[in-house]
Amino acid sequence: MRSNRVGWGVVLTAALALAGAAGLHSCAGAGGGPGADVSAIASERGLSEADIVAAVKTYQPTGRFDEYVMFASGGHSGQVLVIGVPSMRLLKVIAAFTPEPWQGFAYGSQEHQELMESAMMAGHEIKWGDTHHPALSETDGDYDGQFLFINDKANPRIAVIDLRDFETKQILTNPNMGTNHGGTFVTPNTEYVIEGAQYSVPLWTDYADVDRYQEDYRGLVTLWKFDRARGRVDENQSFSIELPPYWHDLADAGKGPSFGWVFLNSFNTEMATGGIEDGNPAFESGVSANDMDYMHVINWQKAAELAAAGRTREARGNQVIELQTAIDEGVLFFIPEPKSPHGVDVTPDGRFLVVSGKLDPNVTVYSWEKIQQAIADGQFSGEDAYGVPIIDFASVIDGQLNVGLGPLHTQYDDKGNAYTSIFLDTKVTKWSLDPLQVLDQIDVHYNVGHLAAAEGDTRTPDGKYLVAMNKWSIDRFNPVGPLLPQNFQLIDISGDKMQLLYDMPIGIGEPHYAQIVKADKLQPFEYYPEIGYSPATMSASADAVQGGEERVERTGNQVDVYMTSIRSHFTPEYIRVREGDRVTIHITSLEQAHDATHGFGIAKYNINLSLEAGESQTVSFVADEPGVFPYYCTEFCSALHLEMTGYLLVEPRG
Ligand code: K7E
Ligand code: CUA
Repeated sequence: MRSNRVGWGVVLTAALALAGAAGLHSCAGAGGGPGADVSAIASERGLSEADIVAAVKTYQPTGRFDEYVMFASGGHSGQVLVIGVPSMRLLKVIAAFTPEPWQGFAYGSQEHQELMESAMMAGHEIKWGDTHHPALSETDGDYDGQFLFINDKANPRIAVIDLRDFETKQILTNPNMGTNHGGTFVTPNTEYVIEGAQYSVPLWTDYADVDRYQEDYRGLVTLWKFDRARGRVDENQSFSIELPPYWHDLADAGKGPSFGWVFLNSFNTEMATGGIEDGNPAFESGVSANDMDYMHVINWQKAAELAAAGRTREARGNQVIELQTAIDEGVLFFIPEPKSPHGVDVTPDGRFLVVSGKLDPNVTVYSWEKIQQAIADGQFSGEDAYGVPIIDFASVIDGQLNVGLGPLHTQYDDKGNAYTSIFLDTKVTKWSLDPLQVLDQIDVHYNVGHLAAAEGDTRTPDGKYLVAMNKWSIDRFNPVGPLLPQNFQLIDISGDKMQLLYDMPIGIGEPHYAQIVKADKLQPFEYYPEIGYSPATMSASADAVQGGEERVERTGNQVDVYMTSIRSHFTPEYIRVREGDRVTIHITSLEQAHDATHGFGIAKYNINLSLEAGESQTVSFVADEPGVFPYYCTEFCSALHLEMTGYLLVEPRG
């Protein structure tokens, strides 16, 4: 431990040099001044030189914004985390699939109720999601900061989030998948949002027992057509491609020379069906028996032409290009990939694909040029049981490199280097693509999953920062019982040697992937652009209520309340109804001040809205319980916020 505590002269010089470079004044030597304090504080806290450098690289004084914003999946919280980089400050949790009371997401608002109903699956209103892979919208292969997509692995769904207000606008359900995992990824101009299935289920029949696995179960990839002008996916122009009943994993879209293609990993090409309870090999061993599985190489431009020409078959209301059509039309090819492959990551220039096999210590680098040539020449080494042509492995690889045990995912920097997460060795390996060689390794804590690099999935990554998203935290934080947070570790990748800068516990779910965007690409609203704006439609609401127009209208049992909120009162302050009435409250915030948010919670009715400045929302409920129910503003909006209240009076029926 002592060796950690280095000469303070060196440390101080380093810290003050950095402070000086930042344009700050230092007063070294002035007794009791900041200079002397740094040394004393560091000494007292037992901080090493590296610790101080890390602190100086990540600390943001109050009011200073981060250079990057990271959008991380919230795992099985079903949400999205927004984090500033390099400070690793949590800026927001975006309600994506799961009701969230602070944002008033699905706590009574009619708009959210409609969204939740559109997101039902198998007749169930689903109150959670398992988010894995967020994807920022792209223009010409670069993040454009406009939209974010994310998958729900558990209930095969996709959420569309508008980055003008960081709210979920649309949730797409996929009726032909059991679960998904190869999503979301976008094509370079966000033409399509990619969703690949994971565990195969029957496609053309509603039910088939597992003894019909090879005949009736199928894999699937869906291409959701994004309509940027509307900020919504157009389901009518979306389509799927039927795949053999392997289990599909991660995907990536080609770019540059590989534009127009999607690469999708698979495992369980064994088509193992498990059943440990009947003495069969467990899924665990059955699905990892083969040395090679198949990377799926998919021509999405050709597939889109086929779909537009009606060369599809309908399955549960969605258009599906049948497997045989995909084979006949040159939409689908396989390339062997070792072993239990997980991530496939296209290089920034679009010329190479990097695949990591969880049970192979190598990353395999495939050459797009060679793949293209093999397809053009019709040079195949065979076909799989379903007739899909297989491209010869050796003829299309650029090379393999031993990066450590259990490689998972790869990110890139601005200098032609790649960074691969090594799960079993719990490390990150930095390596160069040309020549193929390992450059550096760093320990992470512990069991790293994905990595996210600054602008990492664009055609021009920034380098600078890498975040290791670790599955276990064990001894990194204060103990909080047997369920521990995950651990994001910020790594400086600007120099030759990687340096660990910061640990951020994530106590809300197990995040998988994240993307990091240059903060100045985001142009969110400061407040809604006009009073009476509906986030659900991103336009003026027909139900907006202007100041002075507040009123209550009754038609039979229907009571419509036209309400406004402004510091520090609601108008009206009394809502008088009779037991059994349907009450619809149209509520508009008259605020146009930055950060002036009001909540609207009604006691005991499970209702809470968040009304950002200018926002209009509707809440509708049956007043089925007689009594007196205060309503109040749930955001501390002003000095007289406690006075921002009113009463819902539900008179008992005679
Ligand atoms: Cu590796 Cu879902 Cu991308 Cu988790 S996945 S780590
Ligand atoms: Cu409005 Cu508190």
